[in-house]
Amino acid sequence: MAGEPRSDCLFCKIVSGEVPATVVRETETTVAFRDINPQAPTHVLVIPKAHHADAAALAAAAPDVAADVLREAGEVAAQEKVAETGYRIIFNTGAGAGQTVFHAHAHVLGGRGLEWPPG
Ligand code: IU
Repeated sequence: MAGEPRSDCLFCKIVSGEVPATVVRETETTVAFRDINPQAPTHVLVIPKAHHADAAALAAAAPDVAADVLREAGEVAAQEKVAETGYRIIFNTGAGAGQTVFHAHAHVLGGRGLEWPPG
């Protein structure tokens, strides 16, 4: 069922504490933790606690939680002090776009110059 934890999902295991992560923020509906393979000085993932495969599925099933994820992405940027210099919020959606973990997550990237268009 939409939103239910999945035993085969790494990010559901981070939410439950079964897999460790460096958590930087947590709310009732979201968790933010440092990416294990950072691509910038600040690279934090913001995820909904509920399982949804990607950002579009999250927004369709739980728009309030999608808004929570976006708000938290902004809070992470402020907390990491990258808000003033600029940062990027990225939702890779689909394997062809580089999504490897099929539990919705926002990448918050900052602390260095960011090229456009992205690769
Ligand atoms: P993607 O958009 O699905 O490619 O992002 C998945 C991210 O999850 C990627 O940047 C990984 O480095 C990151 N990650 C993690 O932080 N901890 C893990 O145990 C695993 C992946 I597996």
